Amino acid sequence: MPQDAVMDPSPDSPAEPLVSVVMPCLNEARAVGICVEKARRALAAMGVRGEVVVVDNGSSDGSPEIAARAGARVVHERRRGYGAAYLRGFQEARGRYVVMGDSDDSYDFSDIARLIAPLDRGFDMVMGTRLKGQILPGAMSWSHRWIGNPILSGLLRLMFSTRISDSHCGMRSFTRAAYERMHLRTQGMEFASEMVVSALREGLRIQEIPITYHPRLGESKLVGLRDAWRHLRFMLVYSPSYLFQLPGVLLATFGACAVVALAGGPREFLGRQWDYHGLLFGAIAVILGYNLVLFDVFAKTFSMGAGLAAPGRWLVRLTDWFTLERGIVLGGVAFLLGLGLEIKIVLDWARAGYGPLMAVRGIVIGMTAMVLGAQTVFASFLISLMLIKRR
Ligand SMILES: Nc1nc2c(ncn2[C@@H]2O[C@H](COP(=O)(O)OP(=O)(O)OP(=O)(O)O)[C@@H](O)[C@H]2O)c(=O)[nH]1
Ligand SMILES: [Mg+2]
Repeated sequence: MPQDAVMDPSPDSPAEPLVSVVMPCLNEARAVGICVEKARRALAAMGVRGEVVVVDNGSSDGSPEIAARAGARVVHERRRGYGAAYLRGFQEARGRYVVMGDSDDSYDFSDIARLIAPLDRGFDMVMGTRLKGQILPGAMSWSHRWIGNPILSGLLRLMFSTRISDSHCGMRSFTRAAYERMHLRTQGMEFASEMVVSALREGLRIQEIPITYHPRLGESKLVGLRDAWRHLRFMLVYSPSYLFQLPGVLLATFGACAVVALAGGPREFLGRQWDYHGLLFGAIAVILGYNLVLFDVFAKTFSMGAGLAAPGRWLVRLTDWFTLERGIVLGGVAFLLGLGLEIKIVLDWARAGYGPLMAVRGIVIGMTAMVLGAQTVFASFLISLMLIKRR
């Protein structure tokens, strides 16, 4: 423990603790008392003014009484969920530094000095990492250790360009100032991911420290697949580039290649003859891909307005260039070109005396242009609606 934290003589008011240890608790009668005692002993050993806040989430096994007897300040949160419990706990915490961890004795609260020291050195947040530390036998199921955790943590690293190794580790600390910048709001287990994503978005200085993960006491509250899906869902919603843009660009490019290749007539490729069917498939891929790209623009324009994410440079340039009128003209031109092609086909057909009609290629291309054009016009209205506040 660095000296300045131990000696810290100048919190805003004498009653104000320097460190708040916050624990969510749903039926953890076997462990919560032990956790509170360990945390209190650690605070005393560090010589800092501290408090332990236990957020009871509707326990029916006497957990809140046990926690209070062990010396915790117990608060109650009626909305169920890991995130809901923490949101309440952080709201109640008065310390300048906050330490968080499960009340199931899987994290060692005797160790909290290590989570405070980096904050004292200027970091905004400290993340425990079990994967670079130690996982004791029986602490984590095989599937969580080798499938669930690596996949979800890996996806988060990829989607949010970070090197955080264990984004589900529940033992963390942060400064109150950092917490206020994160604007957290999710209520379930995805809260663990939200905190990491929000910290990255805010550019917080994060330090990882290896920790030891112990087998929990009492029953796990984790619901494997449901909670994994909540994390995944959160990451996708917050990462339109991976949800919309990447598949959209791939699909549209693939479709455009098929359309360009087959627009002039049948072709030999991979030893096969390709014609109308490939063309139709390509056209539909272009339309779906373009839709996804538009969704990406909608999502990012919205996020920019709602302050959920900083806009990329291309989006800033696009929204600077964009006006509703430009969108309407662009979409309108594409629509009219498509319509012109369709009209030409009908006129040719009439001129030929309404005989058998086999202009599939032209019809598909014309209709695709009409759909893309109309979508551009309507999308422009939606985008300009989203930009009203910004302008
Ligand atoms: N899942 C869940 N946990 C809650 C809730 N309310 C409070 N908690 C507490 O949040 C902490 C995390 O839940 P755990 O069951 O330990 O989840 P986990 O750590 O991912 O899984 P284990 O490794 O099995 O402990 C525990 O201290 C729970 O008591 C809730 O509604 N749902
Ligand atoms: Mg736990």
